[in-house]
Formats: sequence, C-alpha cells, structure tokens
Amino acid sequence: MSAAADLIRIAGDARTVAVSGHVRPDGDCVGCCMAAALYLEKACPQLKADILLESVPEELVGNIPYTERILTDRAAARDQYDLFLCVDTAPERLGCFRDLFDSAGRTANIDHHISNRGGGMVNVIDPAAGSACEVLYTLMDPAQIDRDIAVSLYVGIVTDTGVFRYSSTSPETHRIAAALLEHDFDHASIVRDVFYVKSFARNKVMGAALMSAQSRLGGRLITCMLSAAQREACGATEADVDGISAQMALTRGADCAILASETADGNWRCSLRSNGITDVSVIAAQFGGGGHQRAAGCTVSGDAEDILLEMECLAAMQLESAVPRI
Ligand SMILES: [Mn+2]
Repeated sequence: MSAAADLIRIAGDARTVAVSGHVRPDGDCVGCCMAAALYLEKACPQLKADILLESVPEELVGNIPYTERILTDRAAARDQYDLFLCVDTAPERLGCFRDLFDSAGRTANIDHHISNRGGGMVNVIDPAAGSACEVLYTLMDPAQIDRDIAVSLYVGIVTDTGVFRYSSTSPETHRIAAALLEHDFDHASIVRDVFYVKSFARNKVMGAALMSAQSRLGGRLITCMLSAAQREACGATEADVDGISAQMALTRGADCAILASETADGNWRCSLRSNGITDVSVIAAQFGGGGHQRAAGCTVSGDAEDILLEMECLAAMQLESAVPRI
C-alpha cells in the first residue's frame, strides 16, 4: 500500500463524501463505489458517504450489498460535498452528477482506463489493472476490509476480467481475489447469478438466433439474422440480444461472428465480435459504426442478407491477408 495515496489519506478530514462512477454503471463501477463508501465510513467515523449512480443493473441488486443506498436521483444528493470520489471513469462520464464533482471541496479520481488522463486533484490511475476495484484495493488497509467490502470488490474484479478470462487478468488479480475470498462469501453463487443467469426471454432469443446461424468462410465467420418478429415471439427486447454474438464467437474454428438483429424501426443492428485476427471495428466503421478490435457494432438500413454478404467480403479480405495461426 502506498502511504502517500491511501484512501483514508485521500479522505482527510472530509465529512461529506460523494462516490460516483460512469453512466450505465457495470459491476466494476457499482462494486468500486460501494467498497469505497463502506470502507471510508468504517475507517473514518466522522464521514458520511453518498453513492451516486444513474442506475443499478438488476443482476447486481442482492449480489452487491447495500445497493438500496444508491441515490439515482440527482435531486436526492446534497448541494455540495467536501470530497467527490470519481471511480472507474474520468469525470466527463459522471452524467447528471458531474456538477457536484466540479463544486466539491476536493476531488479524487481512481481508475484503470488508459484514456483517463486524470481529472481529479488526486489521481490514482493504473492502466495495468484489470478493474477499478483492483486499483481501489491497493489503496486499502487489508485489515479494514470486511465481508461486505470484500464482496463489492470481488464483483468488480470478476466483472471487468470476464470471470478471469480476459488478458487483463494478472497474477496480482488472482492474489487480490484470493485475499477477498478469505472473507468467506458464496462466490460461486455470486458469479452464477451476476454473469450466467439470464431471463427466460433472453435465453430463448439466443436459441432462436443460433438456430439461424450460418457458417461462412470455411467456418471462420459465423453469422446470424434475427427479425423483430422472431425476437418478439420470444418475448425479448432489443437489449435482450446482447451477448448473442459473443456466444457465436465461441464456435471452434471461428474468428469472427456477426449478429444482424432487426430494430423496431426496421433497421439492422449489427453486433460484431472477433477472437483476435479480424479487426471488427474496421468492418463496423464501413457501415458508420465503431468499436474496438474485438467488439464493434453498427446500425444499417437495407436487406440483411446483402449487409451480411458485404461484411463477409470485408472479413474475408482481412482473414486472407492475416498471417496464419500455426
Ligand atoms: Mn472498470
């Protein structure tokens, strides 16, 4: 632990603290906010923390402790805080709570995004860390961590490492997770509930999409088409198709997967995933979308068969010019 930047030192003599993160918060964001708030209130008896987030994903309620304390309404927050702690993002993405960051007596920014140049008076940003929770842990005295804090940090670490699958998972990630597990919580149930349990409609629509899967380019590209009627027959919303392209990419021999899902207004929302050879952001960009090398998206009007055929050609060009994997 760096004595110069530990969380208690950052809090100083603050009595009112706002802890907040990015809009559309995920498990790392919520877990990091909750862990920071609980830790500071435990270590600094004079301090009262408000956790400010625009929403709480339903799978986190009941799996991260005290989510009912989260204030989602800007009007429920104080007029001003002694300290504003911004986690898992630069202050630009604080949404409706941004002005409270600007008006706070002091500000601190704890994050792991490489793009974050540090918008707080104190900045602890470690792009090598797999999650904001991992960064936060290094600012804590392990002796002060209790079960609730441990669970919050664990959910964050597990979220941002994709249950320890992503390349951001380091030996240190596992060491921290191991230390947290000493607090004897039901990690198996949390991981199942937060990451694998889906609504009936979501599972059903994934089945419907996969039934239409087509293997192209000798199995290196998998595509699916899902009409709005098919989706609605499963009782699924447009958001319920998230995760289908990632599942398609888990086909042996495939490098690229594309789901074309029809939106309510008759366009095709395309979700692209790559296992590392194809840069799907290049394909999405051709259709006015964007994203990352391994995950990208775009919304296109026209005939889905034609769109997928065009995308197949773009993927083929990339795969042909790529150095073959031995
Ligand atoms: Mn994160």
